[in-house]
Amino acid sequence: MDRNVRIIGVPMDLGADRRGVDMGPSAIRYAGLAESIEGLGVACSDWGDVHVPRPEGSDPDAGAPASGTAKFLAETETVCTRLAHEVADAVADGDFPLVLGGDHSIAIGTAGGVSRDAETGIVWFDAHGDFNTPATTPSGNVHGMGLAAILGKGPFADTDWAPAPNVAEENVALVGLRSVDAAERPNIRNSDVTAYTMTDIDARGVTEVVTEALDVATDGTDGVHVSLDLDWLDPTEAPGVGTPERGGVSYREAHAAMELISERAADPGRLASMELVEVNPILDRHNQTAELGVELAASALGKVIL
Ligand code: 6HN
Ligand code: MN
Ligand code: MN
Ligand code: MN
Repeated sequence: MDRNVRIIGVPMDLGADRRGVDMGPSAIRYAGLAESIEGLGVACSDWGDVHVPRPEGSDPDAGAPASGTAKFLAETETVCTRLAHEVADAVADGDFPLVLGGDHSIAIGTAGGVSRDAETGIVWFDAHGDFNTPATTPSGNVHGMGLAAILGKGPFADTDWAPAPNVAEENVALVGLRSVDAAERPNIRNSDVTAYTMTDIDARGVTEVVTEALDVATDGTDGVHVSLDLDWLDPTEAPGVGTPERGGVSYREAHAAMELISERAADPGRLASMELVEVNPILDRHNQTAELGVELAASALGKVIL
């Protein structure tokens, strides 16, 4: 990593059903994130947390769109607007934003900030598509709509905060899908994103799939945002997530993917930002999932074995 890493925490849980994911930033810090980055010889500063309102006392449906459901949408807008500002400031200062969630709805803020003045590709590592709209969501949870919001799908098109300013669908790759809702499937199929399922990883191997995903995200862009939902990994490796899905990538496959990202960070489609999301310490075993997140971030930022 050629830039100073700026850690930005977002203790957000309004986009997910499970309380506890708001403690993710603390757990990841406690697992030694800053020390681990500094151990790579990379300068690192922790800018603390973006303020997140508490759900008690607010009506989850207050900001709901005209049709469909999206719980705590008004609060999500507030948090993502703040986060986008913080991320854009980090980029303007020449720093590398490393964002800690919090539930995956915060990606709307990260993507908005990092792409403010730069064409940005996204590699979205996730068991889920996060491509629901308020019309197709089975849960009403915005963390299942983050990528659709970034790409301005459904009612998100008409907002000034959700669609990321410079992210083209053609430069977005989803990696590791194994849980897509029936009504969400056509949203992905009818879009121009490239989606790789676990079956693709089974057949072609993680190296080939992630290499291709990085080709998609770097094609004509200024940089790549890596959005890492820890439920991308198998729950045996990452039990501390709110929506675990069996059949995810292994510890070694995840590291191989992050090492590929680190290699590619040196070329023109360099790494622009990264986020670690969905760590839920209440559901974790001895902070194992947070520690894994730290290890994966270190690999993406240039850790080498020899
Ligand atoms: N995540 N597809 C489900 C929903 O409620 O929309 C699950 C979404 C999970 C989202 O893990 O970031
Ligand atoms: Mn500012
Ligand atoms: Mn997700
Ligand atoms: Mn997920």
